[in-house]
Amino acid sequence: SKLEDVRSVDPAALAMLAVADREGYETVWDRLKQQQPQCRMGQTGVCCRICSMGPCRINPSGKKPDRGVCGADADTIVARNLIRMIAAGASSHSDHGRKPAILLREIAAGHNADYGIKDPEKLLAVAARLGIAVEGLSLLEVAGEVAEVSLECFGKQDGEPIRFLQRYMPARRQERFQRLETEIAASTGRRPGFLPRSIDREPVDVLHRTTFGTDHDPLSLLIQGVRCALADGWGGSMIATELQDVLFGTPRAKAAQANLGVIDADYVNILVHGHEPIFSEKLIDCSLGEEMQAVAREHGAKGVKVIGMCCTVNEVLMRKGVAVAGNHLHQELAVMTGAIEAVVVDVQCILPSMVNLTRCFHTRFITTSDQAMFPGAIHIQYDEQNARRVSEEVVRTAIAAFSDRNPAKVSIPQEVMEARVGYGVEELSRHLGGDLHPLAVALADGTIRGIVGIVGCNNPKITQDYLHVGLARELIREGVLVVGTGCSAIAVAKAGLMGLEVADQAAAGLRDFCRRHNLPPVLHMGSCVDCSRLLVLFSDLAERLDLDVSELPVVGSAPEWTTEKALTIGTYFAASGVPVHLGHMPPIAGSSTVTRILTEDLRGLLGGYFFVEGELLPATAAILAVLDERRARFLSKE
Ligand code: NFS
Repeated sequence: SKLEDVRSVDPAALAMLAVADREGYETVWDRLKQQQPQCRMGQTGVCCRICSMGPCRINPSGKKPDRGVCGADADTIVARNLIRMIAAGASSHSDHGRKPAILLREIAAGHNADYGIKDPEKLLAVAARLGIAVEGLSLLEVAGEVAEVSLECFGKQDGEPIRFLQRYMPARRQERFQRLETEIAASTGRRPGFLPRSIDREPVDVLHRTTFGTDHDPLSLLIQGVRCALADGWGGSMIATELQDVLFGTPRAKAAQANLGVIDADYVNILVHGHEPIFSEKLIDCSLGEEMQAVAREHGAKGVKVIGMCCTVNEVLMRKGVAVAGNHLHQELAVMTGAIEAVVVDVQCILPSMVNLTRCFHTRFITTSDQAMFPGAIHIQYDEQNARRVSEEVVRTAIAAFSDRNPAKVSIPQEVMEARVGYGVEELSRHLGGDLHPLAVALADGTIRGIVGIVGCNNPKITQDYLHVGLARELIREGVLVVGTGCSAIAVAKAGLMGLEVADQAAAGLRDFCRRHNLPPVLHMGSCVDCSRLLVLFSDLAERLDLDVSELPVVGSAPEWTTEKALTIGTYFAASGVPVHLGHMPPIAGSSTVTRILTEDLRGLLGGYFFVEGELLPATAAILAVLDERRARFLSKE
């Protein structure tokens, strides 16, 4: 079947899948097959489990039943389900952002000496942006102020938009939301709110209004979904990115390696996986310290090596150049190499199948967060107050596993690619001579046709990396600068499309621009919370060109999206004025109203909107059409 033959475009993945097939290791692709046919009600979003008069489902063909027991129709059910997904995604990113904020407060108060402020320059930049008067304050006092403003964004009750959004989102964008609120109020008599009041409040509002018998108007529900997504992009994720830069350093350009070939059979291999850098930063320092290296040598290894997956590795790749073993669909495959001593996870995107799979090997599966427990795992609770002790315990556990490794089971694919990574907005600006002006000029004069942020996950329903890599390759050929985050950026790095020499494959204008500024044409911008860097990038460029983001030739794409978080990112992009391409449909097709609002009406309301295209060349063409249309419009304005 199609699913079997085209599981991945990555030769390393195909090599490991051959091992899986031969040895009978079950993978995510096998389980997808077992789930066929998947429920059509679920796929189209018309299944409701909100109260116990149900579960209900609407007949998608338009026949009876066309309402749930309570009377809710497809529009209500689809909108409710969708914004609950958005709320879950926003909650994951924002709960992540809370942790560096609390840690910064602890450091400022002198309560944590294990961590510090690695990047005082960024701290001052964030403080300035937030409008904090720093004169006469010590660095720690500034840190305390920044932490307070951040934490206030989570929990305040005054109903005003959160400070991060007020200070980071361009003024004309904020005015557009306010205008829209007034217009809707005038025409309908109700007062919708687009701008988030607090990061913690908006997901609660979503859960409240979607509970039994509350909000049933699809537009009202979707507006709250937008508000919740904005609380993520301009709140939780923005805080995560900015404060992690303060704590661990703003990324600088560096060389790194990607794909399963980074696993070195001579070493104790620790695979970090998940999303949050607070623990992995410490774990890496501890692993690479002389003491642990010596212990590893005593156990017969050449030393300890830390590699990683998914967004945890994106964080430490950007800041420390830690090697990437792969993206989301590589996690099971990495274990099957038989050469991973420990998989050390924090939160999110970790397959529960990993527990059973690691049992087929000597691999220790170690959980570290009480928010992400897996029955059967070794749990070593991480806490910021005991960073060193916990790190050492984890590394020692991994080293102890080395002698249990079965050499007969070791098979590591050769594939490893060199990549240039570490391009946050600050580093990009540095390459451009201090600020983004040259990029704005290149966009305006057509040297660069547009900017596309390719982001998000892998999904076994789509050949792994096919769209990520294909889109990146096609788009640079067409003169489009690509910026990537998350598992998409890893896909592109694995495919060897993140080197400086890749500029040779780009259209002439983009190629010359990249050469002049010593940049690859596909820029790694970090983890998924770092999609906030794309908001900063687009906002800065729009302001330089005296445009709204909705007029800028930019597109976001999550071609292989999987998680709720990806939908939240798509929603805050769209709401921020960025058209969003998805490679497959979110569960909204059961409501023509919801589908119309998200793919058409939203465009008039906010400038951004969704479009869906699963084939590579039509998707490329659709993205280019959006860029060209926007370019034509803003050129005619001049
Ligand atoms: Ni993003 Fe990162 Fe990957 Fe998707 Fe998961 S790791 S937060 S959600 S699967 S890109």
